[in-house]
Amino acid sequence: MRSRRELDLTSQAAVDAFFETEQPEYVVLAAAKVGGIRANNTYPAEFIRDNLAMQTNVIHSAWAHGTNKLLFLGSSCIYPKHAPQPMPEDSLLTGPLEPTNEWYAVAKIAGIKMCQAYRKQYGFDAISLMPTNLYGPGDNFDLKNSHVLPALLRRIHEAKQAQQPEVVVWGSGTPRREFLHVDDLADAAVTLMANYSRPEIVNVGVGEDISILELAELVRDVVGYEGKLVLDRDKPDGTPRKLLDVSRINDIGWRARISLKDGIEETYRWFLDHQDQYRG
Ligand code: GFB
Repeated sequence: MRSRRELDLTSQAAVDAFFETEQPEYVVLAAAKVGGIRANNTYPAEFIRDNLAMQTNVIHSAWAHGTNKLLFLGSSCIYPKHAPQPMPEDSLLTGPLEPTNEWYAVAKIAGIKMCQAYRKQYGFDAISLMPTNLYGPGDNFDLKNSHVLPALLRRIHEAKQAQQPEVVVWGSGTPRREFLHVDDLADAAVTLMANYSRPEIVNVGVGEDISILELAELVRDVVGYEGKLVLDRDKPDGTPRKLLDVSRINDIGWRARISLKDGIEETYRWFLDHQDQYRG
C-alpha cells in the first residue's frame, strides 16, 4: 500500500520501480482521478490525462512484471448517454457519451480496451468491473467537487446545524442514479478476482435507482433536517438515467447486500466522526 505522495502513478518510471521491488501477484487498480459532475466538467484535461497515465502505467507494469491477475475498475459513465435502461454491458460504444463526463469515460474505455488487448496479445489475465455511483465511509465531502451523495449529506447537515430554512439541490431533481456502498463493491471485486477470467466487462450495481430529489429526501430524513429542498435548475443534470443491468454478476453468484438507507446512515455516522476534516 502506497499513498499518492509516496507513489506517483502518473510516472511510468515510479510505477515500474514499485513493481520491480514489490512484485505483486494480484493487482486491483482502483486508483483514479474522480469527482462529481462539476469536477468532471471543470477539469476535463486532468480527468483524461491523469486517468490515461495512471492506468496505462499500472496495467503495463503489472503485465511486464508477471502479475498473475489484474482487476481494473471502470465506471457506469462509459455507456452512451441514451443507452437502454438498465444498461447491459454490450451497450458499450453504441452511441455518444454524456458531455459532462466524456473525458473521464473515454479514459476508462481506454483502460477496458487495454485490459482486453493485453489478454488477447499476451494472455494477461486482466479483467474489468464497471461500478455504478459509489458512496460510503472515507468519501470525498468537498461541496463543489464531490459526487452528489456526499455533497448532499454535508450540505444538509450544515443547514441543520445553522438552522437554515432551506437547502439547494443542483439540477431538476429528476435524473435517476443507482448507488452502491463501497463495501459491496469490495466484496464484488473479491468475488470476481476469485471466479472470473474473461475479457467481457462486468457491471456491479444494486439493480435499482432513485431520483436525485428522492435521494435528497432520504438524506434529509437520515440527517433529521426539517427545512425545505430547493432546486437550482441552472446547474447541470448530466445523464438522465444511469441504472446498470446486473444480470451478468448475479449469474456469477454475487448480489449487493447493503440497503441505501442503512448505507447512508452508516456514512453519516462516519461523517460526524470525521467532520473536523471537512470544514473550510
Ligand atoms: O454524483 P454526480 O455529481 O455525478 O451526480 P453523475 C450528479 C447529479 O446529481 C446531477 C445532481 O443530476 C446533479 O444535478 N446534484 C444535486 C448534485 N445536487 C448536487 C450536488 O450538490 N453535487 C453534485 N455533484 N451533484 C458522475 C461522473 O456522474 O458519476 C463521474 O461525473 C462518475 O464521471 C460518477 O462516472 C459515477 O452521476 O452525473
